[in-house]
Order: sequence, then structure tokens, then C-alpha cells
Amino acid sequence: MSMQAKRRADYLPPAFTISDVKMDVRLHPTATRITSELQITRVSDHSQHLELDGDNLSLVSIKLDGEIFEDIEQREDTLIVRNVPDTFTLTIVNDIDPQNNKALEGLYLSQNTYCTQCEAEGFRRITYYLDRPDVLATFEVTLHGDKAQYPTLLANGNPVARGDNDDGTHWVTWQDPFPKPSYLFALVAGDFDLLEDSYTTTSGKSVKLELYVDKGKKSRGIFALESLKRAMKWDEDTFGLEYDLDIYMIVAVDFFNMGAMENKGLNIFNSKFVLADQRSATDEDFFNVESVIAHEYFHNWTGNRVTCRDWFQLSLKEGLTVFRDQQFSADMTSELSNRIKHVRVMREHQFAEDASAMSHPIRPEEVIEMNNFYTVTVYDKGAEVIRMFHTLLGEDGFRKGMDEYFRRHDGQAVTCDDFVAAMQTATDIDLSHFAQWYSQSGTPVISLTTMFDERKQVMDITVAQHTPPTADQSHKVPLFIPVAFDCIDENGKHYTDVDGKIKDGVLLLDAPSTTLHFTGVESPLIPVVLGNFSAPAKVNNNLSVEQMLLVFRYAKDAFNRWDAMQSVYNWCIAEFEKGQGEQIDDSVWNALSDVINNEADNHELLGECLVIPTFETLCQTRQRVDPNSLNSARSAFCDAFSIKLASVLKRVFDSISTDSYQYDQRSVNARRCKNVLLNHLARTEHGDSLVRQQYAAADNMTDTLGALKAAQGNLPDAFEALMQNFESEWNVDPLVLDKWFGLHATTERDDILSQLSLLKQHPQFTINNPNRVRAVMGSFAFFNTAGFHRADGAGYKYVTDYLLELDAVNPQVAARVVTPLTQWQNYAPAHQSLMKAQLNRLLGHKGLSRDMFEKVSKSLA
Ligand code: 0A1
Ligand code: ZN
Repeated sequence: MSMQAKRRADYLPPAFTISDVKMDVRLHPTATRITSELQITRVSDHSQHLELDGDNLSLVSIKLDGEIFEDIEQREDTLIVRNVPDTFTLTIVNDIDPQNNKALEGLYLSQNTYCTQCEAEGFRRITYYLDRPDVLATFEVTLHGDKAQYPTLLANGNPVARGDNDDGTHWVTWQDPFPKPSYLFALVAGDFDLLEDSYTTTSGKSVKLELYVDKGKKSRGIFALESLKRAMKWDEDTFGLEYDLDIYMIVAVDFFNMGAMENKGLNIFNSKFVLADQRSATDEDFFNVESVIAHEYFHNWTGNRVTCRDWFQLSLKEGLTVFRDQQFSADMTSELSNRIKHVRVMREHQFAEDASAMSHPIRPEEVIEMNNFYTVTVYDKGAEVIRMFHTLLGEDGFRKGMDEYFRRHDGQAVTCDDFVAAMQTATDIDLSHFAQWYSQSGTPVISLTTMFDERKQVMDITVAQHTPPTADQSHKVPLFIPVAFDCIDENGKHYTDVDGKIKDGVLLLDAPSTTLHFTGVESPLIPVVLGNFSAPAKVNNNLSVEQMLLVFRYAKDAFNRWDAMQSVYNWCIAEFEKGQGEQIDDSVWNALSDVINNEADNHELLGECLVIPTFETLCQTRQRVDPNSLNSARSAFCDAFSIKLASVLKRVFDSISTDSYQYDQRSVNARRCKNVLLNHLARTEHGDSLVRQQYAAADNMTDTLGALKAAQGNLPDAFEALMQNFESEWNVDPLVLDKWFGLHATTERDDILSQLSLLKQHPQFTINNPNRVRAVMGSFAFFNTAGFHRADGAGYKYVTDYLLELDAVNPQVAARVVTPLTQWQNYAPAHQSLMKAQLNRLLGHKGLSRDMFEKVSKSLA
């Protein structure tokens, strides 16, 4: 297995291309036979042999233009076919073993369903191929399988023929007319319940919609199908993009490494992102289903019709598609809570990644295992970069740029530079400096310094940027940053600068620093920056807590108001860290009480504003964190908050009426606000009865889970009793039970490690299912601060022991769960050395996967 890194700079076009593929697949649990007939043409010089990718395949035979061909060499990951003509047909027969494929890449069989996952490099585990995204071919696929066990046989495109054989098997042939790279190949065989619908596009084309789910789960698929139709309509209205095949299929499977996959015409989904009903799914689950359904659908244009030239360009499709799904979700639900949700992801996870040894630009330069680069940087920071294009070009300009992108590149495999060039046609702003966002990693810090001259009534505000060096890049350049900029005085009057550097509320910062001048200023101004999170940056604003509260009161931008509250909490927690929590002035508590009172009817804003920043977010504004003292300070603040504000919290809690369950934005906001309030009230004398009442009365999973979360850590007896009740109700439904696994794994208690061992022995737990592993070990490593960061290092060791076992089964999932360990740089020296000791154990392990090797070795370099 090669541990060699590939570099973006070394890209070479393929020496051969494949125009058409005819595949015949005879399904068998341990010996599925693949016959693939490839039409191959040489596209570069004559001297080269054909080198096909292949991984874990048993070659049976190979023919060239119908004749047995023996001038071949099998190497570890490749098959070399020597001395081939310029155009020819290659027919390859090979066997694979889907049942023992626990890595869930390529073709695998789990729970009696065959399915595939080919992105990024999984097709080479099915047959020998030029498994790279810049080789585009049409596919015709015939599947054969037992008719009783696998009545449904699916592949990409349209079904064109089918038949039965005498031996109890049947077959179906599928044709996909759109040339595609191998990573978009898919097949499925199983026995499902089917939901059917149809959609007529604006131009009048009728599309069949099919959603395949586990038997008995049909009613839980309705919301996903409705979401799909909303996404289809939205893409037509917003970007003029219609669906292109006659049929669109979605299959929900229980064993899946990621969220979902956009295979042409045949999306495969983790059932977590399809199945949802009021009883089993929370409001957040409903939201996620709709956004993932939309994300995969939107890929049909941004990813499939226009695809990536090479994997370094992954953000070309992912950043753009995440931005599209965010815009869609904002339109379907609410702009503010969506924006806050995404900013939380950036601050909790992306900033941490950028500050770690895995730091990389949204277009990485160097990759050992591509699966490691499906990251928050490529996806979420990538989407932030697209959002900045949107800010710079405006709604209409962005649409024009997108139209130009499709006009130029439909049917092609292209680069991020091609995207920028298409966008450039729609604006006078020179985008070459802006394009540095593709090559520079790290989080820029925007610092503000102010100079006030009371006599002259003028104020200068200097806005400076600085990107600290990262593990992958020591030298940084100033970026082109759109900084949404507002300025207020203590009475809430808004000011803009005299030179007009701020245009339409945005300062385009393209230098290391710039100074803004303000006149007619009677008292010092308060800069309010990065409204709506206009750039993926940190801000150093040095505001006093009084000024933060003024920002909350007077800022026009709702995101800025929410953010000001986060800063207030951050400041308070810092006081508790210094042991001065008790001295926080009454004026601060009174101001917080006023906020709650004044916003009591604004459930959306209040719900968000009452969420105390997580431990992970707090880490991003601190260095060399002692996890246990920060965690305790946070918890002490939460206690003080709920006790001091108990009466107003309770009053607002009682004022929110929740009728019978509806999934609409008004009710979602009300439930969210109520559950956030319950979380605080759980720390008060009312806690036990409120939590038990809500659990007993709940007619939906949002309130059930809200009660459990409130009890967790605050009310051990209620928690124990309600968790037992929950388990007995949902024991038969592992997808729902994952919530229970996750709650147990994140509970801070002294015996958490033995609790984890019990969870791993639970009849519903299996190391083979990524959802279970994430619910138990992922939740613990990412979110159980006290347990994972135990001072004796036992939490780190526990996770490492498990990772050694998991890596042999599913390296991709293991390499995700190892992330918190690799981010040791953030913590105090004693923790650093305990974490590194475990990373060294992993690195020394014989047979470590390439996935783990890359992350662990980088983190120790
Ligand atoms: N392209 C999919 C995500 C995905 C990526 C890799 C996978 O396996 C390694 C699976 C899915 C998306 O963005 O939804
Ligand atoms: Zn995607």
C-alpha cells in the first residue's frame, strides 16, 4: 500500500480515455463476477502502456479486441497492459467479495442489500479502470441476481431491458446516456419498500421519482420525497437548472460511511438522511433530511454535468453545492438560524482544523488518501468562499457567472480556476487577488484599533488583517476580504466613513490594513463587523462587555446581534476562568435579564441567543487550553446564569405554548426556544419536574430529546429513568437508538469508560455500522470533554484502543474519529504529551491504514 503523497502540481492528463463501458455484474456474496467491456482510445504519445487502477480484485481473464491478451503485469494497485493499439476494446473479467467488504468502499453487501460507494476511488475495487474523474464514459450495466432475495436491481440512468432466468435469477439492463466519471457509478440490489411520485419540470418534461427504503419504513420516507420536489423547483427558479434524465432514484441504506452520494440518477443515502417522522425524528433531523436531499440533487449540475478534473479540485463541486444547499435551506426555513448553524460549524470545527496539523487550503496541494479530504475546510470553508463571490457579484452577477460556467463547461471535467474565470465575466472587480482563498489555508484575523479625538469630534478606525502561519504554510499573504461594516454610537446612531470606503455596508479589505475616518462623532464609536459572517475570519474587536450589549441592542444585522451575545458569554466565562465569576457586576446580569424579557416573543433570535458557546467554540479564542478548567468554568457560568435568571427564564418558558406537532418554521422556533430554556431551567429547583413533565407529554422526538438533554448532567436520577424508558421504546430501531447511544457517550461521569464498554456490548451495537460507531465513539471523542480529556489520559487511551480495532475494519471512519486526538496543539502541555503518546502508539502499529497514517503522521510531524 502506497503512503506516497500526490501533488496537485503534478497533474498530467490521462494517456488513454474510455468512451463507453458495458458491464455485466453477476451478484454473489463472496464471488461477484464483473465482466467489463471498455472502448479505449489513446490520447497521448505512443510509448505509453495502459495502466489501469485496481484494488483487491481477482483477475480472471483479459481480452483485447476479442482475443486473450497476456502481455500484462499485475502490480499492487495497478494492472499494466503493454503494447496496446491506439483504439481497442478491452474485456476484463474479475471477481470481488462484497460480503467481506467492511470498509464500505466499492461494492459491499450488508443486511442483505448490495450497494456501491465509488467516490473518490472506490470503482477500482469493482473492476480495473482509469479511476480518475477526468475520464468520462457512457455506461450500460446489466445486473443479475436472485429474484426472491433481490427483487430490485438498480443502476444509473434508465432501465432498458429486463428478464427472468430459469434458475430463479433475474436481470435488468440500465443505460446512462450522460458520459460520467467512474466515481458516479452506482448499483443497488435488495428488497425494499418503494415510494413513487413524479415531477414535471418547467419545460414540461415528466420525471419519475422513486425512493427505496427498508421494508416497513415507507411512511418515514414521505418528507424526503416532498423535499426532493421542493429542491427540483428551487433549482429551476433560482438557477434555471432542470433535471435531465427520465427517472431520479434515491435508495436509503443503513450501512454508509458518509451522509449520501450523488451517483448519476441513483443517489445512495445513509438512511439517517432520508427517514423522518414526527415520532422518530427531531426538527433538526427534518432539516438535515431536506438539506442533504437538496445537496445531492443540486450535484446533478454542480458535480455531475460539470465535474472535477482531479480530486484536488473537490471544492469546485462541494463548496459550490454546499453553498447552493445553504441558500435553499435558508429559503425553505429561515435565513438567520441557517446562518448561525453554519457559522457554528465553521467556528467549532473548521477553525480547529485550520489550526491543526491537517490544515489545508480549500484546494489542497498534497494528498495521501483522498478520503481524508472530505473535510469541513473543503466543504464548509469552500461554501464560504462561494458566498463571498455572491457578496462581491451580487445576486444577479452571481447568476450570470453561474450561467457562464455551465455554458462553457457542461459535460467537462474542470478546475477551480475555470470556475473563477467564468465568474470573472460577470464583474468588473478583478478576481485574481480574491482567488488566493483557493490556495491559502488558515483563518485570517481582522483586528480593529480606534482613535477618538473628542475635541475635533473625529474618529479613525484601522482595520487590519493577519493570517497566522499554519502547519502546511508558513508564509501568508493578505487576502481580499469583504468585511460587512457598521458603526454605532452609544445611543444607537449609525455612522459611515467620510471617504466612502464602506460601500453598501461592505468594506473590501484588500491590503494588510486600511483606516476609516468618521466625523461628527460625539462619543467613541463601536465598530460592528462581519455582519452575516461576511468572511470566514476571526475578529479582534476589543469591545467592553457594555459595548457588546450595545451592539446587541442597536446593530441592524441580526447575526451581529447574536454574535454580540456570544461575545458576552465568552467574556463571562473568561471571568469564571480567572476565578472572578462571582464578581460579575449586577448590571451585566440585569442586562441579560432585559435581553430575555425584550426578546421574549422573538423565539427564533432568543432561542439562538440563549445557547451558551460550546467548549469547542471557546477553545478557538484561547490558547493552550486546560480542558478541565475551561469546562468547569463554562459549567459554573451556566449554573450562575440559570440561578440568577431563573425567574425570567421560567416566565418565558411558561409563555411559549406548544400545540400538537407541526414541522413549520414558527413551531420549530418555538420548540427550539423552549428546549433551550428547559436546558437552563434543569439547573434550577424546577428542573426535575419540568423535565419529567415534558418527557411524559411529548408527542414528538424534538421534545423527547430536549427533555433528555436537559436532564443529562444536571438531573442524574431523571436522566437514568427516562433513558431506560427511551431504550425500551426504541430498542428495535437502531437509527433512533443512536440518539440514546450518543447521549450516554457524552454524559460526563466518573465511570464513563466502563459505560462505553457496556454500550459496545449492547445488542444493537456493531463495529461494522458507521452510524453506531459515530454515535458511541465519535460522540465521546468529539463531545465528551471531561471524559475524553481526563487528566490521567485514560480517555485518550480508550479511544486509541478502539481505533486500532476499527482501523482494520473501516479505515475511513477510523480516520474521522481520530480527529480530536490530532488536534492536540490546542491544549495545555500535560494534555499534549498524553495525546501524542497515543498518536505514537497508532503510528507504531503494524498495518495501519493509509487513511490513519496520513492524519496521524501529519499530526506528529
Ligand atoms: N460527494 C458526497 C459525499 C461523499 C464523499 C465520499 C464518500 O465516500 C468516500 C461518500 C460520500 C456528497 O458531497 O454528498
Ligand atoms: Zn457534496
